[in-house]
Amino acid sequence: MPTIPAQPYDYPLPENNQGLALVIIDMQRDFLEPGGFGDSLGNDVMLLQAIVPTIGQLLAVFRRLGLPVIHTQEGHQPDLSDCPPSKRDRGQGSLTIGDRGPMGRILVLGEAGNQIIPDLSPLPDEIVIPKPGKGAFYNTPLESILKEKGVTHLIITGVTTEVCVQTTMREANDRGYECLLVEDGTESYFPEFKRATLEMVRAQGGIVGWTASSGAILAALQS
Ligand code: TIU
Repeated sequence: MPTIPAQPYDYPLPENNQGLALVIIDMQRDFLEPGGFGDSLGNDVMLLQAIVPTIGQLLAVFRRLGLPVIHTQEGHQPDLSDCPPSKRDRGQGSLTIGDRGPMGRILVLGEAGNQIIPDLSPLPDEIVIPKPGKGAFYNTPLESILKEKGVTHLIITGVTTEVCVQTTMREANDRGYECLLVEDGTESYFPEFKRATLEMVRAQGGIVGWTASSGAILAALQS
């Protein structure tokens, strides 16, 4: 059985990679560019730029192999009917969800800030899941789409490691998906939180899943 060298032990790939999908979480301008949600919460958004080329390489290989790619976007309806007041009020940043910023209304679907960054733009046939929560399964059609496509194995990338990425990985793990988090394909505004998240998901024999480098994944998929 083909595997990817990973921690805490090798990650078993499905037969002919059938059932393997790439998940790219919230690589949207709101989190990666000045003037968006991440910035409004007081973060240095430039820290997240480091993973853009890495995710780009994985995206190119998944596209070349014809394997499913799922992009997610955190955002809310313009009337904020899907945004609990607790979420809107939290943070006490300079701007909050729904306020107008330099890239349009903060964390609102369809606004400029909500768009996935151009380097990782979805192709028309790729799945884009708008999501109101941190986890990509909460109030979204993600699970039924994965079932319909026969997906069983998820290679997980995106931002931020300890918020939307970890929440999604835990939700996926509880649903029975074999989850591999890409060590250099995820980033946080807090380097120590990223480190801790990588350690906690693969601790206890892979209690939430595996972690591996993009190099190991690319080598395995291209061999
Ligand atoms: N603030 C923060 O670290 N993250 C989020 O609000 N959303 C995601 O992680 N996508």
